[in-house]
Amino acid sequence: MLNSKDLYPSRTAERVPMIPRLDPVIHTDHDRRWSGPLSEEELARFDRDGYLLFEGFFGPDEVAEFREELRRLEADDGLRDWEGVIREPESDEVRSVFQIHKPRISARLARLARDPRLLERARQLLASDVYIHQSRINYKPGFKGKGFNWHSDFETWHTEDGMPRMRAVSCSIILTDNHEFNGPLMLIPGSHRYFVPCVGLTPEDNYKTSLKVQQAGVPDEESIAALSRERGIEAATGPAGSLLMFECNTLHGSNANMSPDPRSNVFFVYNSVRNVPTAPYAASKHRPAFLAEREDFTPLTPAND
Ligand code: 6CS
Ligand code: FE
Repeated sequence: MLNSKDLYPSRTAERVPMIPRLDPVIHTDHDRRWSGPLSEEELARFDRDGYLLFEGFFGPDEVAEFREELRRLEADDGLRDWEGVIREPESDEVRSVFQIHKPRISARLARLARDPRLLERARQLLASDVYIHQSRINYKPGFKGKGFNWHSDFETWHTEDGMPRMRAVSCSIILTDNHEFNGPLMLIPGSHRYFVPCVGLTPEDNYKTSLKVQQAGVPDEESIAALSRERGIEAATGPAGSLLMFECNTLHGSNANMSPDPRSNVFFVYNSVRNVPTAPYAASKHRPAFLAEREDFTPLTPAND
């Protein structure tokens, strides 16, 4: 299957300068925005910064219920040897569990992925029906949770999963207090407005190492320095129950967790049904289904239970 023209070339042998993004941040459908719960002010901030942080978005009872589910999945022997459970590079601690939006993995988190409070915001930003491209829990356990190098999620989803355009948004639900010492997610405001091609071809079966320590798809330091000089670096700190929505191309990363407190977040990646993956743009084959949905693009309907 050949790809249409690659508008966002990356994973090249030689360095290619960054380019302005070619996609809108707030999408439209036949030139019309979709209505939804985000205010004009919130839309303007998402358009400008590439993310929105809502403190106290979920109540304490919901947070307790989700955390119980995180503990259950972390201890589930049935998942122990599944390749969708990623362990920390320097310990046996669980780093991530993927595909948690699938009912067979977690009925409760599958319902959360369809929570209208998330779904309607994602549909509003993407101006279309949506489905889950990827979901995961990043546990970042105390002392043992290592960081994530600077990257654009879209750069990986484009080169390795075949996501054509920047029409996806991540919802990160903060389930343990994210503070300055336990490796909160850091973002470069405004970085979503540029596509930073990354040097270095995609290795075969890259995902077998990239989910522990990402090498391919990490932008060069000069580009990161230039973008962070424009608007600085912000840490998405907030109490358990907060929600971070970030655009698929916003540069982000995080430090290792040096504190005893875990930094556990659930992530749902909402992709537009108008943006389903084609062939990878810079990899020899698709990544496994636990990392990127490739078959069922049925639009999500709200779970009102
Ligand atoms: O490769 C991926 O799809 C994952 N890697 C990172 C560092 N963030 C996005 C996603 O979970
Ligand atoms: Fe990421």
